[in-house]
Amino acid sequence: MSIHREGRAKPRGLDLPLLPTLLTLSMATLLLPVLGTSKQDIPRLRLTYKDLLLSNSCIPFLGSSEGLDFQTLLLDEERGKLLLGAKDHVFLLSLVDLNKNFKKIHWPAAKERVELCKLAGKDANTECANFIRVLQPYNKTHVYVCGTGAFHPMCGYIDLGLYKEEVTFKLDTHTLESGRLKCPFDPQQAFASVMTDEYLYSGTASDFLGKDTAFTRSLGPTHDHHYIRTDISEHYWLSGAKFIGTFPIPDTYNPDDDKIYFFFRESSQEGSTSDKAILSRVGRVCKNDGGGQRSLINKWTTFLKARLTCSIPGRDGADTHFDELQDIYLLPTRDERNPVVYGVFTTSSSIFKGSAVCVYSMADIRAVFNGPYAHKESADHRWVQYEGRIPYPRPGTCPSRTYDPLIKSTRDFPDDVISFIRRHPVMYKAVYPASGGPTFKRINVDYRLTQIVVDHVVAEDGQYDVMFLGTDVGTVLKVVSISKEKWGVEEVVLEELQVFKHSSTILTMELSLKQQQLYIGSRDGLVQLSLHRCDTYGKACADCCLARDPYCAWDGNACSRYAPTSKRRARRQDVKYGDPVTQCWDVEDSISHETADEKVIFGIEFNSTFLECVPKSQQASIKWYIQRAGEEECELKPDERVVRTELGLLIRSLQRRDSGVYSCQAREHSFVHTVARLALSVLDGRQVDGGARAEREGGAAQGARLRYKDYLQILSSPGFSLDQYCERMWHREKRRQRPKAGAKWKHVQELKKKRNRRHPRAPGAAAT
Ligand SMILES: *[C@@H]1O[C@H](CO)[C@@H](O)[C@H](O)[C@H]1NC(C)=O
Ligand SMILES: CC(=O)N[C@H]1CO[C@H](CO)[C@@H](O)[C@@H]1O
Repeated sequence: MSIHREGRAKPRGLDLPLLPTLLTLSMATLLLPVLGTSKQDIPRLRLTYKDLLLSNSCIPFLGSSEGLDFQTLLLDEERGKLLLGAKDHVFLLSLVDLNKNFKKIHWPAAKERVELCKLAGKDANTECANFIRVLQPYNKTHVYVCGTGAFHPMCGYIDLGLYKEEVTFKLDTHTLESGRLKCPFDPQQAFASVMTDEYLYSGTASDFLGKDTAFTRSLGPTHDHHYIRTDISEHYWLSGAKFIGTFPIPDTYNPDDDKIYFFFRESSQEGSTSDKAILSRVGRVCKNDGGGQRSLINKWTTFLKARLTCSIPGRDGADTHFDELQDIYLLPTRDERNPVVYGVFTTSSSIFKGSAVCVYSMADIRAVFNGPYAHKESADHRWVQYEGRIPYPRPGTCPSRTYDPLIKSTRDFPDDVISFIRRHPVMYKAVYPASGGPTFKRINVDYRLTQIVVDHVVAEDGQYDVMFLGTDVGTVLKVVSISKEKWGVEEVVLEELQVFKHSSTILTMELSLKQQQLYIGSRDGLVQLSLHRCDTYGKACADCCLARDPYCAWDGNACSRYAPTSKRRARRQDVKYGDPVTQCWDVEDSISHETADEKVIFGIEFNSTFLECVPKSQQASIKWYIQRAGEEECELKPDERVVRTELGLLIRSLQRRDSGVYSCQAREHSFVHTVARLALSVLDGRQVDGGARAEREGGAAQGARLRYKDYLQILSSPGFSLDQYCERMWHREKRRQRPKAGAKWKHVQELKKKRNRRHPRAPGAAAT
């Protein structure tokens, strides 16, 4: 399979007429300094949207259309279905193939609501419609669905029928109900919800203006329209919270201890009102919290929150914080109480643009909730550590008869517990990443990370966590963390994939292990993406090893998906070090003996030429060698005239002495191979010119410029053959009876011979 790289200038030696534009227009990108950038930060493989379509590993949903806001996904692995919530629509898609027999429900907002929404000054297209924000599995047959309803949220049930029976797909329009405190009013507002035991937990704004934010519980088996929510007190509980994710996580073996954890960011008012900062938080409540007495009726009595930090040491000694939580992913482990918590954060700074992934353990989070509380004397004071007496039972503890038979429910909490938690919902200590700092970061790039999904992969040489990171420019980064005995953890960016045709923010990502697919939604589309495309790495064992992709291994014939259970003969892979020498029988030492085919390229004296060399891996470092006629091959030293670029070698103002065989060598880890061999022949500038002049003087009908263009055209035409070229030259030269013609003919013949010979690499020129 050949991968075509789109959106990149493809200068070839023969495309001389292209060069002037190429040099002026894309000088900046072309001449980016190759040296000095850290190769580790560069994705090893970069695939464009077109590459991905061609490799068949990314399939767009054809029902996509602009501005539909594909932001809500519900994976139903059992039925093999994906529910997709968008603007005014819910789709039912097949996980195997999004475009096969999909169904949809059209559910627009009520007309009068749309009118009111527009009257309130909202945008008709992007706000005053029914944007689906909740899709949660309710029971065996029904899914709960909520939409913004043109700033008037509504919820209802979708009937899917029983598993294994023909899927019905109907919205029950008779049981529609208000979505307030379950679903946001604003289609763009950050929002999180989860359904468990027929209870819906939501973190959302509860009003039109989006000012009052709350974490709520609604529905439930008894369906008594009974809400529990956070207390309304800006300085203590929640302040302009933006909810990112919420998950039920058991804390101990006692089910009474089960909790709902939720992750959000909010503005923090520390002391004086002026220094308002954004902070990221983890909060939790007990599943069996039924609200309190007196001051906390229908309010949580077990609500606690703590700060999540993700920072790097700054230059001036102060830490640089990635404060704005964007996404959370819980990577399951064998112990359901202890998933690994992955968070994506961005900076709120306007000067410093960056994103980071920080990883937390549940043990560290629990330790903070078991630690000291923070105390704030009044609204104008700062939070300090609470030193006073802590009431019994410890605020934040779930009621359980096993612990205390007198406290059967949260309504039995003594008054001092209730009043304490009203004023002390914040923990004093912050939660730090398990490794101390970010696991992965992107700084000073022109995009931000927005979404994360993590897969735990069993590879040939161990187990690896592979992160898929969505960005705000429609790309996905595939990153593997590799722990090494001595050097800690290494992060390798395996792929950068442009999964959408146009740059747009990735709003949601879901992982299906069964299908080995990711489902990715943005404002304008939905795509399914394979977790791996092993065959794109190349056709040799060494290519497969260098790729270091835990999903892939060399099977003796090809680079293919590694399945740990298969009893096939030994598969070859080295994720840890990417060293083909120890893995591939065809590589005895670190120098590949396969030589690249030699290409012949003509340049014209005093003109420029470009020798292309694009290694498959962007992490490879490149060296150029030149062998001039009758000389030993030696390394090429770039200077002002000979410039190395990301795509190859640019030689300005060609000299006759530039003729020779150029080879471009890629080195990755200890492995070296030749990517391109180009025989450059510099033609005498005066001759080419002279020929044109002779014709002009001879009164030829065509102008010199045209003749020159013809000449270049032959050189660059796809059907160009040397013989044709020579014949033309021969005839022209003969016609003009120029004495030098013979010499030129000989030169061309020599080149032709050279091209047909395969060049073994000069031993002295091997990798350093
Ligand atoms: C699921 O819930 C819906 C809506 O309340 C109800 O009509 C349906 O009977 C329930 N199904 C099952 C299997 O309990
Ligand atoms: C493509 C290009 O730069 N062509 C130039 C090569 O040099 C001659 C003069 O020797 C110019 O006339 C061409 O424009």
